[in-house]
This record gives sequence, structure tokens and C-alpha cells, in this order.
Amino acid sequence: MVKSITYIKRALQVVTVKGGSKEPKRGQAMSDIGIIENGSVIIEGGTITFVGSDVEAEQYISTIDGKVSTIDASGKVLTPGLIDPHTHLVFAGSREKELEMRLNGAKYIDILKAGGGILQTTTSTREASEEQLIEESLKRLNRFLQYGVTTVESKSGYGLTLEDELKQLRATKRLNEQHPIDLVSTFMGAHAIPVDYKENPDEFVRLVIEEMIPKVAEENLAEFCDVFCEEGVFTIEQSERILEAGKNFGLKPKIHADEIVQFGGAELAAKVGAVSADHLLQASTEGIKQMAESGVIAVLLPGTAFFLMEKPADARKMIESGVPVALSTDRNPGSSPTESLPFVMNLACLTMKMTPAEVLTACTINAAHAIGRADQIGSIEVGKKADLVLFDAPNYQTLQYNYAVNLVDTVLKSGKVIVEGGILQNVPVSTT
Ligand code: IZC
Ligand code: ZN
Repeated sequence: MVKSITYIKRALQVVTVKGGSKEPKRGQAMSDIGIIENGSVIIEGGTITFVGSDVEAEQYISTIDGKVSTIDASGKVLTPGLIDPHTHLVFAGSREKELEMRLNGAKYIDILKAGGGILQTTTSTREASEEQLIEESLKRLNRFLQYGVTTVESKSGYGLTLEDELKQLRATKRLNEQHPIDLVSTFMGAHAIPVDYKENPDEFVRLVIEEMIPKVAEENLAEFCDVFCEEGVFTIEQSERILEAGKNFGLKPKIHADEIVQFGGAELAAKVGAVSADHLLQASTEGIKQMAESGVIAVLLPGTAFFLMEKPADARKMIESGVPVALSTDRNPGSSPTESLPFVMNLACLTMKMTPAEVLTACTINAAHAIGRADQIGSIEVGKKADLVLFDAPNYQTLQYNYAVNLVDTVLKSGKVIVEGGILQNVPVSTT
């Protein structure tokens, strides 16, 4: 069989983000994004086999046999496919009424405590069939693709019964099979205390630990276990028990930490050896120090802070303390209804003062580490999967200089063009 070769040439810049596949990038290394000016990338069978200058590429291509399709990247910037390491992708219903409630002074957490918020989405998700969940989520995945996102982490947590959590996770599995975006699944049964357990939250924790986690692991439906560790949701002690139980079943810990009040979530992340601690708006100095020591990745969500009209996390302090930082949309129907990772990148720059180079590291190789995929994706290096984005921009700084506009021109997933001229190519829009 003739080998299929894709030759991307004449990019103004190839942003390789190389050198971080073993360990996430921290501190100064986050600014080191390995730019090649006037560069080319060659892909063979979905894998990157050459990265270098246009001149070297001409030499290399003359040594290999196969059917070559060429992509002219003149005037554009090539980056790794963007990675979103924190979403609540699969759900039914919407919560636009909460925006007006919040504009009138209601707080996100009080809406939840009153039985709305996550619990409202839980009701609509329980009512939906697995097919309906897939149908609704496909639309979101297609928007992610148009924004240059090629891998997405997806959490359960809108079922809150064994059967409904499994339904959400099975929908995630089928979405992963049907859609070009790769999904990485997280079990988050500990997302909220259901109304019927309000008087006895420990009984719900028992259910999560003894019934849900073993079944999720048995069916191999998740790689990570997450918990909403927050005042009025799950306590530090409950969160620790849940994350340790997950570890016993091979689920790697993640944690929603210190979003609304300073609660000790960052410290707990370090203690349990979490892969990431996410949000961290109120993280303590001591918690940040412990995260740096334990190598916990901070997944920061400035879109959520923006949408909740709160001050974002202290990214500068974390980077200066040696915590590896990643970024994510937090796509969910309550506190961050967007698939625009590029806009979140703008916000990281404008509201948290991350530099354009740090932002790119945070959405590629560090995000890959936050979902355990840094050996396969997150940088443009020989041997990695050819998940790539061409932006219609003269340099990488322009991605942050233009804000809230979509500069994505072409997206390749495993070497296959799935967005061209900003338009989706042969991507499923519906299961029917
Ligand atoms: O549906 O509100 N923060 N969980 C924790 C969420 C936001 C999702 C939601
Ligand atoms: Zn979340």
C-alpha cells in the first residue's frame, strides 16, 4: 500500500512547544515554546515524522516514498492541537435564567444550595436518554473543533445515581468513538449532594465510594476521579476519602479546589498526589507551595471567573512558585457556557497577566500532562500524533492580540484535515 504523507510547508512560525513531554513545564520553561521560523512539518500515517525548516524539509521529503498531499501554510502559524483538560461536556438542558439571577445579586453557590445550579442540570440529564446526551454533546464538540481544540477531558456528575452516572459516562465513551476529538473521561459522582441526601451527605459519599467507583472502574469508563471540594458541597475529609477510594480502583485524582472560599483544597491536592487541582481562585500561599513541591498541575479557568464576575486565580504567583499551569474552558451550563478555548486564552493574558508564550504552553503540553497524554500529544515533535492547528496569524502573539475572534483556519487530527478554511469537514453532526 502507498504510504500517505502530509507535508505542511512554509509556516511563518511553527510553535513546537517541545521539551516538556516527560515533565510539565514550570516557571521560565513555560515561556520556552520552541519556535521555528519558516518551518515545515511532515506527517506519515498520522504521526509526525519531521519538524524543521523549509529547507531541511525539502531534503527530507526527497528521501521518502508515498503519496504526498501538501498544505501551504504561507502567512500562518502552526501550533499543536489545543487541549482542554477540564469540561463538564455531557449534559442536557440549560441554565440561562441563572445569569439574570446572578446579575440581580444571587451567588452561584447559593443557587446550588437552594436546589438549582448543578442539581437543575442533574434533573434534566436524568430525564434525557443516552442518545439525547450524545446528540447535544456532538454540537459542543463541533464548536470545540472549530476553535482548534483536538482533545477534551469530560466529567460526569450530572447523574448522581449509579445508573445516571453510568449513562453519562457511556455517552462519553460513544462520543469518543464517533467524533474526531479524543475524549478523556473523568468520574465526578461527587459533584453535588443530591436533594434526597441533604440531611445525610455521608450516606451519599458512601454510595460514591462503595457503589459508583467500583462499577465505573469495572466497566473501564473513566481514567480520573474528581470531586467538588468546597464549603457547602464536599468537605476536605469527604473529598480525601473519595479520591483515595478512586486511587484504589486505578482512578487518578483531580480536584475542584478553593474556587469560592479558601478551604484547603490545594493542600489536599498535594497530600493525595492529585494530577491537577483546578480553579484555585482562593488557594493559600501554603497550598501553592505544597502543589509546587508535589508537582500538582494548576488548571486555571479564567473564563469561569469572568462569567461569575469574580477575580481570577493568581496565575503569576503560581508560575513564580514553580507550579505548572494549564488552562481550560471549564465548559459547563452554569459557570462557563463556552467552547472558546481561544477566548479563555485571551482572558488568561488580559485578566491573569500570563504572557502569550505561557498561554500556549498552558493549552498544549501542560494541558496534555493534566490528562495523562503528554507522551502522545501537546507538542510538535517527531513521534507524536499529528494533532495540529493552523492559525490565520503572522505570529503567535497575534493569537492573544486579537481577542474573541476565531483565527483557526485548518485543524488536523491524527494527520487528517477536519477543519479547512474554518469549516468542518465530514464531521458527524448527529447520530440519526
Ligand atoms: O454545572 O455548575 N463548578 N461545577 C463546579 C460546575 C461549576 C458545573 C455546573
Ligand atoms: Zn468544573
